[in-house]
Amino acid sequence: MLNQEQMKKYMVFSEEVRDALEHNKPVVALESTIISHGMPYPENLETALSCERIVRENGCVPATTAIIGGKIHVGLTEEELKFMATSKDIIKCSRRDYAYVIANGLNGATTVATSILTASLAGIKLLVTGGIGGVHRGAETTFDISRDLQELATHNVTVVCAGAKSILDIGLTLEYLETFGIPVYGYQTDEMPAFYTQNSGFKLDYRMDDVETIAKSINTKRELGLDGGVLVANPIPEDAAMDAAVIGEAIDLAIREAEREGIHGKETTPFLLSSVLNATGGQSLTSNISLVENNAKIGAQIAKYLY
Ligand code: PSU
Ligand code: MN
Repeated sequence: MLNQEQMKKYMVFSEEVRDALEHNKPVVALESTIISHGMPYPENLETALSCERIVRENGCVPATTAIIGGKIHVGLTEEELKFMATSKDIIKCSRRDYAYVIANGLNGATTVATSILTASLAGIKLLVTGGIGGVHRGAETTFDISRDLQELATHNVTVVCAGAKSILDIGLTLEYLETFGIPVYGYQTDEMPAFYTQNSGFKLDYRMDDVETIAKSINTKRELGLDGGVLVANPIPEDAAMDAAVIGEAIDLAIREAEREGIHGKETTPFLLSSVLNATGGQSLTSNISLVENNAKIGAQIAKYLY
């Protein structure tokens, strides 16, 4: 964590978040790349607001993270959320971008990687997202492995997600998580969920059916000094899940399109997301909103038990 002087220089806390952290009340961090680069307007803003509301309804304080005008913001006002949802002047900010964006007074949406980093700097123990980045299909030739995984490996932050999209290689992503010692706990599931669908075919080691049990393992890990994060895999609600064949085809199509157009680097994930959205006629967006909201709910319920 930063000292008081560094905090003052670089970070801006919303009043609500500052108060919660000072009084040891549970806080849930929320990422902002999903707002700026993961969903279209106005659904992005509506979802950001509904997730914050759900976090509050479940007894925690929401802290959406972003870089605005070179300051690391922890907890955004409604106006700032609207800015993140509408401005074209926002850099998708992973770890390598973080210092540059801050030093030059720019705006950055935090990916899962930099949201974990920000949560860790602020002393927040849990982050909610939709899906994490991971090992991309074809990574053996492209080397495209999201920084999300390394950041998860190094900070004591739990991330609640709906598994990984099959734009990624889910099997390789699980292998990578294992190598770096990141536990993956399935919430009411035996399998790693595949974001738009409840199952991926990849078994998880641990299924836990209630939030208290999940929190117990997270707290034990921390007390034992086993540094690094935990991934909680929370499947999309059944009524919002997509047909596996429909979404599978849309993803295959998106990957071929990305290859044809020579998309690479940080553009890959946003390109694939919007291509899938087009191919499914917006159905994927409805599913996406529902699973993020569900993660906000379960994330807040877990956060209350963390110490
Ligand atoms: N997956 C989604 N929606 C998203 C992202 C991933 O379903 O919005 C975003 C997250 O912010 C994640 C980032 O951290 O994409 C990963 O980008 P990359 O693959 O370039 O590391
Ligand atoms: Mn990448």
